[in-house]
Amino acid sequence: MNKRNSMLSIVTVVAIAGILFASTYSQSQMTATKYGVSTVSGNLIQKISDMGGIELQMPSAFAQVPLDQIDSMVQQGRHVVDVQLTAQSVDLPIMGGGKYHAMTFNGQVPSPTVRVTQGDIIKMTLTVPSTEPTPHGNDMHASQISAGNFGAVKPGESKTFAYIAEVPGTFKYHCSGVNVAAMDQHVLSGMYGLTIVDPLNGYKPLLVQKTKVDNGQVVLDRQIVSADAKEFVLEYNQLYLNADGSYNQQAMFLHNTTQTVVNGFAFGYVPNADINKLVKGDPSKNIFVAQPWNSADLKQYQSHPLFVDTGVHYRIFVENQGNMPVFFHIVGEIIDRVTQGNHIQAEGTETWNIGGSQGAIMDVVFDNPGVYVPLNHDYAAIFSGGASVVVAGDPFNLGYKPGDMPNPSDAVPPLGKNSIPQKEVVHCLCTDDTAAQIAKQIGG
Ligand SMILES: [Cu+2]
Repeated sequence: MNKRNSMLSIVTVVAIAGILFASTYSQSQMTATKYGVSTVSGNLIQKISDMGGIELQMPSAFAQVPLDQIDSMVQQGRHVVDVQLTAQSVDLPIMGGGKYHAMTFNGQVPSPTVRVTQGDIIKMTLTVPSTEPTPHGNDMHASQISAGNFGAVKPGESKTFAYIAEVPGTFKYHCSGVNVAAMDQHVLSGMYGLTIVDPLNGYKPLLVQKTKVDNGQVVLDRQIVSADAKEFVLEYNQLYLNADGSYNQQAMFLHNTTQTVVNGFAFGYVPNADINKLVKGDPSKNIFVAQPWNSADLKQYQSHPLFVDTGVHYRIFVENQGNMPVFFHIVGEIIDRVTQGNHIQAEGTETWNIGGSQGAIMDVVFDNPGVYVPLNHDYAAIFSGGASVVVAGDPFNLGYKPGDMPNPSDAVPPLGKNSIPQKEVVHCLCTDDTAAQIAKQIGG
């Protein structure tokens, strides 16, 4: 089967799945995790929930920076990055129609990407407004402080902690629930984000090894590509939902995914009606059959493919925020390099397995114009939302130049070491208020 036909069959299944997943929803926010627990794991989870969570009764042995020492550390030369997170439970749309009960930091899923340089102090403040139906917590994997140490922040309160980001790489951060109780619900409903810790001395140049013919002989052609790159962030997760949009813990225990999401959306990075019009001259003539978010009146939720230039270094920060492995693969491409924690793990690999709450940096140069599909090569994940579309160069001969086409704002991380800026368009699984703030930030 050629690539085009295989994609069409994928998206046909997806379109049907989209109809199946469609739900209407009108209930108010749910606050507790009491779902079918006894049938899955006995009474233990319920007991933990009733106890108010798990608190470690032992002395702190964690690398926290005392808040009253930050100023003097700055005077000595440290940089401080202030991260303000506000818990916000809100209903957000899902593929196929309807909404689900999302829990967010700052009104968006995923939460804002934090980007720092190795050695910076991250000072994080979590505020839980009095209107929130439940306490929340925070666990930043870039730190060496446990969620138990941070504890739960009650509605109407806020709490700050600080640490030095000592290790470069990609690191999840997430809500820790109410002293760990209901943590699964809070994270899988949207309270997760990414911290990128850039290596102090910047990223390494990329070696791309090919072959060429020289004097009638096939020889190796080693090309060194600058560390400077255009960048994306792709965070994979699952939704486990009841038909009314509430969290289904039993489905989570059984790994029975309702939808697979990338940066919060099932199929969020696929062509939309505007692109259909550009390519086909008709917004209703699909170039990608599954277009659950395709209409312009969906505003920030309208789907948008990722546009890349050929021959340019792309650095893709991938984080598995979910509960199942991500077999990261790009249909049509070989990943030039995989890095974790500033160590090169692979060069020239077809697929890289990323476990739950693990990340990796994928370096890729797209050589040829065409359409590529980054995905989780688990078939259940592909068909339930875990496929995105990358358009390299100008394969449809539309006449745009490299860098002309904007990329979805939620797929472009803040600029850091060795970043090349990109044009952005507002795209986020976020509230209208958050979308307006993002529009201001990107000048859109
Ligand atoms: Cu929470």
